[in-house]
Amino acid sequence: LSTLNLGILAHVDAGKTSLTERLLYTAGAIDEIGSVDSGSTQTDTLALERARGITIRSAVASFTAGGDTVNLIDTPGHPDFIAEVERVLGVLDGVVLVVSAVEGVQAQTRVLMRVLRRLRIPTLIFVNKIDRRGARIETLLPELAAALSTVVVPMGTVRAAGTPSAEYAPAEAVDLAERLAEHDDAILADVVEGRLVPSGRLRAALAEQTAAVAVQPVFFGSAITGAGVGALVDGARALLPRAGGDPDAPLSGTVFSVERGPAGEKIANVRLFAGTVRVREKLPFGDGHVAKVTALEVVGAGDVLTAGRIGRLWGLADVRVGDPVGTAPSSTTGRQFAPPTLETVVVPENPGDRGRLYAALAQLAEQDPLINVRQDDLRQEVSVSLYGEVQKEVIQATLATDFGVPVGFRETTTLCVERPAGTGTAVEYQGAAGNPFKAGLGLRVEPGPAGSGVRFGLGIERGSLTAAFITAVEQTVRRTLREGLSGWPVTDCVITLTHSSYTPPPPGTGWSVHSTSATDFRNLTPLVLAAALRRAGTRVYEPVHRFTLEIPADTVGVVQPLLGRLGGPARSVLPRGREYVLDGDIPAARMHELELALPALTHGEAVLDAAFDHYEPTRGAAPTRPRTDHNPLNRKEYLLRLNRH
Ligand SMILES: Nc1nc2c(ncn2[C@@H]2O[C@H](COP(=O)(O)OP(=O)(O)OP(=O)(O)O)[C@@H](O)[C@H]2O)c(=O)[nH]1
Ligand SMILES: [Mg+2]
Repeated sequence: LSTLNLGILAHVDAGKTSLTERLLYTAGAIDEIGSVDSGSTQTDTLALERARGITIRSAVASFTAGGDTVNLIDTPGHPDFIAEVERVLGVLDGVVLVVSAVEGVQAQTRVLMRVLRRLRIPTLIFVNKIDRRGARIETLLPELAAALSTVVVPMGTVRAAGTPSAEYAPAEAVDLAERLAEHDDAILADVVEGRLVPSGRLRAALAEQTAAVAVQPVFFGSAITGAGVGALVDGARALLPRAGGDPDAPLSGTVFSVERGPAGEKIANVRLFAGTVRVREKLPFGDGHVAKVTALEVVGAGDVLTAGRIGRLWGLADVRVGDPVGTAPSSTTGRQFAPPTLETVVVPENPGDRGRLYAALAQLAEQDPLINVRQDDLRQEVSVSLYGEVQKEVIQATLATDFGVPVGFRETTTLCVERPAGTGTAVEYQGAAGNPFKAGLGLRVEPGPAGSGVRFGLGIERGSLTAAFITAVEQTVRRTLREGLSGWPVTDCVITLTHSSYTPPPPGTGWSVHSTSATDFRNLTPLVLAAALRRAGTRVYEPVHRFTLEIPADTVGVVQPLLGRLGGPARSVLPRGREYVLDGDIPAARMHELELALPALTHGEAVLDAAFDHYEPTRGAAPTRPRTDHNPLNRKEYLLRLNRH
């Protein structure tokens, strides 16, 4: 039996969960079809998902068709939960990108398309909701082609579009040979010389080019009526590559989500790329952990997890989202979407709950590392980073119901980032005046490419410092960079270890002396890094959203000045029917004001669609954020505080 791990991705509300449910039903995996609107689907299982009718966590469900086990991974479309999408990207063999036939290509669709193309993940498009009034077919294809910038291949046509009896009719695109010829010289030669290409060869070329992400086949249908869904299953099986992997090779896999079972126990969802896992085996994971698998469920069937498949594993107490299992797979995808752009202070309703609040947030951060809990001992505050208001409400509800800690929030603020403005280096030698630590260290800070995050490298001989010390330095570098010169997280930089020294323990002394040195490195690193960063200098950048705004024609005159005032003047203003479509960039910090002002200005008819696009240098004096660490920028204060702890 071969396996296909298929991600279902889309803009919010395009119909991913409904389509997942319909696929399971069509394949006979469930006898009765659930619905999002009545909160009875297989993949929206959290109480909050059912109550709100939106997906919050990615979930796996599977069916078999012919000789294939298809694992569907239903993901959230709401941009507040984009981290859930990011974490599954590395475990997918293919994707069904769902696009609503009514709304067409939307902001989040574009964001997803960009990433799928960058990671070269084979993708089928499913144009959903062909049964809904206003469903477009003809105008949608060029819109898709423009947004995808690959060759789009319609796999059929639609009859009675926009009515409940809308139907998908499979048909070979009239110019299929021409479309495939672009990436296939043999077919090109036949086309040029007017020879008919046999349809078997066309189908083979279509599968090949789909796998190579040179073309994107487009299917049509409705998750609600079931139209076109059978054809989508056939298409996925015929066109998408299967999960490979050698079950006898050394173990390699990825933990793509961590959930808690009914008794609070951790369950790790693992996709295996190589090797085999059996229950009661000892499993190496994360950086250096080993634990016994106490229970194992293979998604689909069986009780032995083999390469290519997905399993739910119990017993890994210290496991975190993103951990490798065995050796790290080569296909790790890293950061693909923008980090959270908002931050808020979480305040327990009952001041006595402070300790429990921190423990609860730390546990949430295991499932979602991007919420990035910051504890400010000075102000006795805990803050979290966020993608948006919906995520904030979800955190609030989870804290109240799952942890019994009711909380409120301070005002949400925009989270800027700092990038180094140039290069800076600093060294502290062991034994030199003013260096109280039994260690010496040199670090260089340089700017990295936009979107590259923090990279750490060695500019010293490997072996001149033990791996444990290098890890201690790297971890401390990353932690220290959470607050730069202006207090914002420092990103898109390369940090290089340029010098190191320590006194090895005299022979015969134990590990305790050795671990003291690791502490010395941990304590010295922030000072050296702060000095190097100060020499490099930093610049503060604010998040900017790309927006599309549909408004009635008679309101353009009042909306445009508003956009200008908010720092997001329209780049283009185009008529579409009786409406106008405006698009442009606006600082994320002003989005909320825009959302609040629009209804009154547009008789409530504005449709605003926006997503994070890029960072831009802030204008005027750089905003600052209060520090929560020991402040390594001030040596005296830092050493004093270190002593006190
Ligand atoms: N008419 C019609 N409605 C649909 C179709 N597919 C989904 N819907 C409706 O669209 C709404 C959203 O559907 P979901 O399946 O929750 O969409 P989703 O993409 O999973 O949404 P998120 O997970 O929150 O991003 C629900 O009210 C569905 O009933 C369809 O093919 N036709
Ligand atoms: Mg959903």
